[in-house]
Amino acid sequence: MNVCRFHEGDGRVRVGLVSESSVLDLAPAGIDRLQQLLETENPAAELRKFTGARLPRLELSQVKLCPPVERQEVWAAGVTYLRSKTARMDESDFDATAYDRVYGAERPELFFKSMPEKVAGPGDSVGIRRDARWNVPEPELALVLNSRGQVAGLTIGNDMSSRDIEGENLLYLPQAKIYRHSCALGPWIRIGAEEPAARQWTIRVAVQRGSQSVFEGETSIGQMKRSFGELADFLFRSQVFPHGAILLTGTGIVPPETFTLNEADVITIEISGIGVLTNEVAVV
Ligand code: DO4
Ligand code: MG
Repeated sequence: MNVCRFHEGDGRVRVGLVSESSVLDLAPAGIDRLQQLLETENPAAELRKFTGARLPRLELSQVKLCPPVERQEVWAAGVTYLRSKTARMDESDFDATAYDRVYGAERPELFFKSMPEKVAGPGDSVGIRRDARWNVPEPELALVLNSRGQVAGLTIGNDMSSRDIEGENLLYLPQAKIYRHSCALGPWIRIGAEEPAARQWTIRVAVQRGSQSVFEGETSIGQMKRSFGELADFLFRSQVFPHGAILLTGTGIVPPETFTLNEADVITIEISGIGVLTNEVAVV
């Protein structure tokens, strides 16, 4: 089951249950925030109550999907796939062992990524920094965690990154990762999928430049070295998230060193068990 945030052009954001090409508006059933569902013991069972209900149904093509985040801080894990470790060791002159060490360490790399209100949703633009030369998308599975640190759902994340800034000095990581429109989430939250099933999913990215496809890559979520629970547990150590949190789980797809994003490129990320997130690139 997929749950989304949407509006009909009036800016009045509502919560909807997505089924094929339509959205069931949950507002008349008293659900006006995602968090109401995410905080329940069994969000899938809560949502099943609405499947046969008499609620307004709208065509997906008629609504604007909003990023599936309300007041959750957005965090990200890094170097959770072997591909990410080797690519980062290659790009860094003097910090290379940091990636090697964190890949094998008990404690994962976790970093703050975005305030919720700064997240780009489906169809919004994602940014590349005007002071960076080498910019890439990072297609990642994102855990939607409730305030108890439990995985309440899964969505697609794009951890946009400036590789030249990160490669120059690891202390520049926040500038490589956190800037205007550097994080996208969507198109909705998949509820009720367990980790063993999600590990079978494929994650794909395609970058289109005009009529040309300039990069395509794919991997399996099963290639991720760490478990969902392990990442969530470290995030919640000595920390509280009263509104829950979103945790991107790291990238396993890294374009070749010759590739950088351009303005107006269109990035499409697909996770087989969730859906498709599409964003156009803007220079910020
Ligand atoms: O260590 C830097 C960031 C790593 C990252 O974002 C990733 O592996 O996805
Ligand atoms: Mg990343």
